Amino acid sequence: MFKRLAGFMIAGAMLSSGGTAYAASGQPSPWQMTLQQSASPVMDDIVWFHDFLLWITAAIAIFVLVLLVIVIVRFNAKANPVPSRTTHNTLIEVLWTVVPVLILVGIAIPSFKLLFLELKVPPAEVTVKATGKQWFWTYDYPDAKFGFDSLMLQDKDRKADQPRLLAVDNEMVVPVNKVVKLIVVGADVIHSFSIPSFGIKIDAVPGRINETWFKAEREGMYYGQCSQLCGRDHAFMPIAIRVVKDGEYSAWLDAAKKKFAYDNPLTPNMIAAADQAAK
Ligand SMILES: [Cu+2]
Repeated sequence: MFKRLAGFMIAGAMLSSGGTAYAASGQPSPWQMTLQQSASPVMDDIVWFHDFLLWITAAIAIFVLVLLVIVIVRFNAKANPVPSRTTHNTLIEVLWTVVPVLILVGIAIPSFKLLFLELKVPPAEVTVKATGKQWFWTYDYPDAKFGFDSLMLQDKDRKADQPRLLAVDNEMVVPVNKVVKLIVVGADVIHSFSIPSFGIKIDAVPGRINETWFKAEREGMYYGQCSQLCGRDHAFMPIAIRVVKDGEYSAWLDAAKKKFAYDNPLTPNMIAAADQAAK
């Protein structure tokens, strides 16, 4: 019994230490209990709001539980054979109206602040357009006039450190600590662009431009998945963003401008090239 318990504890410790390595790399981890580690100001606020609500809900649940226990123990037929005939109590009625209103107002204020932070795109230094397609993403850098497709890596093409079902052939690359404006659109059906560590999730709707933003505060790889059921391969169109230093970003930008240029007939990106030709 004790041996088994110790085994569980060791396994748990190993899993949780492994979990932090995963969490730092912007992807889900085995036995993950909390949200993915935040890497943007918006996600910092989401995590704070989540914890804040958890305290409030827990306090309300405990309060109601305590009242129920008091009723069960003190006012059952045996303990209280002659019930009181009280029907109204003005003070309590005012309290149970006003207190919930105050709690809701207290929740609404940070909630609206968070909504406005997410919705109002600050002046952006990089703009990327993400187009959801059945079943991959296309990323365009409109200011630099290039774009490319991002397809999930099959198991045989995947390196050891690349996560299964999340790693892609061409990642979106953005500079660290810069505001990135994301323009999101669907090409065929509704998809949804989501990166948990950045706290973004926005629908990619055909014929309608949606926009959101993020500022990645740490370098590294960040993964997300299409989050709107979009058809057969919905589970196989991951989103991978590589956040790099300024210098690395400009080097990548120079190379990508040549490699993925719209008018480059040798672009390795046949699907995007075909798309462009069709326009
Ligand atoms: Cu999709």
